[in-house]
Amino acid sequence: MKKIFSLILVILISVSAYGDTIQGGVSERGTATSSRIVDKETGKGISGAQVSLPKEGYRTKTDKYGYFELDTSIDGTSIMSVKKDHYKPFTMTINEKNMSSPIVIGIEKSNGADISIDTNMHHLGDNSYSRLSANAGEFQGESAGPFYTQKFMLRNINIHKPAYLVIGSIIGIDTLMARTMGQNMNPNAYSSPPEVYFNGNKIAEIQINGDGQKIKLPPSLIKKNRINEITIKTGRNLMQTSYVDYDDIEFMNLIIEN
Ligand SMILES: [Ca+2]
Ligand SMILES: [Ca+2]
Repeated sequence: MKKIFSLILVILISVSAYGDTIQGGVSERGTATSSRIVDKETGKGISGAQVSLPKEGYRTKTDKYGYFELDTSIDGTSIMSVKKDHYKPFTMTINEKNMSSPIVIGIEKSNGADISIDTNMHHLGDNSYSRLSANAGEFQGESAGPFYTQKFMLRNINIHKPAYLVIGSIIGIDTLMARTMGQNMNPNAYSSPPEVYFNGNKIAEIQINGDGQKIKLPPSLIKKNRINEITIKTGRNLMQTSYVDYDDIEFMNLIIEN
């Protein structure tokens, strides 16, 4: 079963994306009641890392040994963000279940070739969604509308090496594929997938929720030392024909890896 899912994932995320979590990763169980942030290379605890749950409006810091506790309830599925100077911004999708016992998260030193284009959380859609849809109940605040766009400079990019857009975490996608994988419980409706555009060209469709989804940037579209643009458009409910019902989704942490 796992194999089939991996295969589907590879085929459907994008033309040439990998499904694996690349930046950081959950490595081992922590001790006692505290989870811990460590350096992925050295395994040493990282003090003063900022751990936050943007949707819950919750924020804490690791102690001098890298330990922290999430002293808040997690309603359904949420995105947890870890930030620390000189490290790659890291996010992961969490729920009560995977946070019920302590975890250790390894984060990576930032690499000069990586460009962080946005570390904020964004909500796309129209704030109209079924309680059964993926991650319903956690959306707070107003929707930013059906699409997101961001301009950024690609300085010193090596066009002879592959470059990827990495989406740290994305939740709330209600495609048929997400439903098949148990990410969306709504039996009555599903949506078209969110679409990713790079400099005006569609480069990927995102069929499922998850962390660290990588989308290859076609070399011919990369504008070296100039302004480039990423646009993410959310899908629409394909069962609703009398009006447009955009799929409400949230994502966080966009990085260009080269
Ligand atoms: Ca909607
Ligand atoms: Ca949704």
